[in-house]
Amino acid sequence: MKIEAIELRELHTNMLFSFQTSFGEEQFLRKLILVLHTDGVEGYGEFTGHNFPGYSYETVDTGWDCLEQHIIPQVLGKSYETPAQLLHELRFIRGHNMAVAALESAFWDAQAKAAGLPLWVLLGGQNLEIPVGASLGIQPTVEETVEIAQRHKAEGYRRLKFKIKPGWDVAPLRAVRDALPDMPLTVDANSAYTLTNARVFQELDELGLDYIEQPLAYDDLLDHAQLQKLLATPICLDESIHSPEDARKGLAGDAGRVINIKMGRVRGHRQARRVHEVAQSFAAPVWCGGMMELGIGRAHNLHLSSLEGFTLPGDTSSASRYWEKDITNEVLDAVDGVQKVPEGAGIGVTLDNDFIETISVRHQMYKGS
Ligand code: OSB
Ligand code: MG
Repeated sequence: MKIEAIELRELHTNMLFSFQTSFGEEQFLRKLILVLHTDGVEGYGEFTGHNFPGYSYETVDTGWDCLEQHIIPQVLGKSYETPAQLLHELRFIRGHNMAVAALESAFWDAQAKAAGLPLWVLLGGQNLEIPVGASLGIQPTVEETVEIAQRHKAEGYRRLKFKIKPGWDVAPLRAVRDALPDMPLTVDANSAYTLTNARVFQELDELGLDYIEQPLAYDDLLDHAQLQKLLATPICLDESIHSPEDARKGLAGDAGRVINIKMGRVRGHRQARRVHEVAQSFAAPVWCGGMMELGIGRAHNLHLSSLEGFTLPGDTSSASRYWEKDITNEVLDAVDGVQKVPEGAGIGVTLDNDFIETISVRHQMYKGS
């Protein structure tokens, strides 16, 4: 497939609510989407980094810069037969996985469209009905936490994940557990704690959580392994896993027993699939994480979630939870806590270009010779 042209666009969006985590608060989100023009088909990708380097060092600005200065000039006008070949071409770029993934995922979409097949077929998936959970931000009070938990349970979500931070952890979770004794519950600390806080996790350990997501530093598998020894609840690694090698080290060292796979964080679908394979070799369940993606990223996530090891509900909740209006014509909403993998060739969604134009603040077309 020849890379004839690549289009980048920055979009400005506002979520329907303010989302608070241990690393900050987000409502206004800058987004980057990528359109790959090749062999008469268009592939769509979405950059999953955010406005500021809280979750990852990558931001919308580093994403645009890395694509414009390094990735696009390297591939423009060239032909690649497989995603592996494209990744090989880009091996000189250290890190910046989300920037690479924006292009790599668009390449998969274009390849699937060229073959007339849905992306999940190319990825080797099988489950087309994806159980979904909701990721709930830090609330102002315990009462509001219980209320939002009850509301999302009533909407059908199969698992509720609560963001925690030091000083906001055991009390809200205990209240939710009392209110919802049988509901699958999890917490996500986004790296806000150290081993000195082990007591907090031992108290959370009593609440029957499905897992505790990324309690400690992103680069600290050793301390995660120490903490896992103290707990019956599995640790789930998110920020720590940037490659299949990280997954092997994390699981072999028992730093965690579950992996949250985010395609952008691990450099695209091919690497995401390899992380999934490593997890399968350890019999560790995985699930698909989210970065509050728009319809392009969300569709990619749903296709990835079709792989057999994705046995836990993903953070692929309804688009209408986050957005008054999405950029795709198809509305990716869950029904009874289940999202269907979009049908049709490629990622199976089409763009609402008129709407995209209205929220677009930057647009650049890069053409090969
Ligand atoms: O840690 O999983 C995370 C959002 C932004 C950055 C990091 C995370 C999240 C979420 C939201 O939890 C998941 C979603 O619904 O897209
Ligand atoms: Mg997380």
